[in-house]
Amino acid sequence: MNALELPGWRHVYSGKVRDLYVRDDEADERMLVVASDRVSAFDHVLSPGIPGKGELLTTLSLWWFDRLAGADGGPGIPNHLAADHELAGDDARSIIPAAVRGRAMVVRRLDMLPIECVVRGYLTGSGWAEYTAAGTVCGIPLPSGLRNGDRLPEPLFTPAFKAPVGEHDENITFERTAEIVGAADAAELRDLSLEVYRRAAAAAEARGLILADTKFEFGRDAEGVLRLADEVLTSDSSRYWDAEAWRTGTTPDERMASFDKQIVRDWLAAHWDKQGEPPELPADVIDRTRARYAELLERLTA
Ligand code: Q0Q
Repeated sequence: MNALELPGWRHVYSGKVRDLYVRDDEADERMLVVASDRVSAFDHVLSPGIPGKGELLTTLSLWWFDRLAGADGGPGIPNHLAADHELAGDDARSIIPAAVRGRAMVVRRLDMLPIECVVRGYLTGSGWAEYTAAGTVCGIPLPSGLRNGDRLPEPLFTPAFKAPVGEHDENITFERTAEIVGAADAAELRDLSLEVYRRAAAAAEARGLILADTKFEFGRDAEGVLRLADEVLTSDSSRYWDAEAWRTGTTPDERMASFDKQIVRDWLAAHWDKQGEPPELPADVIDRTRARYAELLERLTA
């Protein structure tokens, strides 16, 4: 996948669904995080993309950054948005190329910590897999008898070590996190991640949604301030469920119908043997997935 040529910007990295740019003027520390319409599942980038996905997810990230920075009345969580980002001023509007406007964020360059700060409020995904095998999540012992999708006794900080491109992140213990980034940074990552999760989960709950789990990335700025970076609380970095479906559902699928790629995953599971390249997604899967992204944004931000 070739990244777009963007005037004033130099492409430096592409993830499965996002691209990262730096300014042509190297004295300018700002970066551009561009969200594409691409969707990935089972470690494959799927085709075609979901029309509007990049804009829907960027809009949600910006809403959460703004809310967590203090718009919800809580203590401000510092983030990596450039001081002149669209939310605060016009200059960013002028340096975001028209081709990506609405699906790009101007951010300040941070010294990123190599830890995926995962917070789990509910037992699902890789957490459920480890629990069924060992009764723990990231080495943390849990009560017996929990079902897939159950709420955890309290939100858990379950970090992962960011793997090199193309490899899977590795779930690690808090002690291992402290070995990697130091005890003070590990504690600060944990405390900040849990605080952000609690505030986001409360906001989601007030809108009839469950924030089952999410992943944060942090970096330090030149003054040493730890800032929330990357995307935040989007369907690509989080699992959201409908609270009523979770409360009344009887099967895991009914309870945990995500607002993210579940529609895509379910279709692929039924139409692909996971060998070779995945098939093209049919129009109704694209349409229903886009509707789920739009519904989540509407329910959270309306
Ligand atoms: C940075 N990434 C992630 C990524 C592809 C994002 C480096 N503020 C920052 C950020 C951010 N966000 C990064 N580095 C320095 N300062 C984020 C993995 C990858 C597209 C978007 N990589």
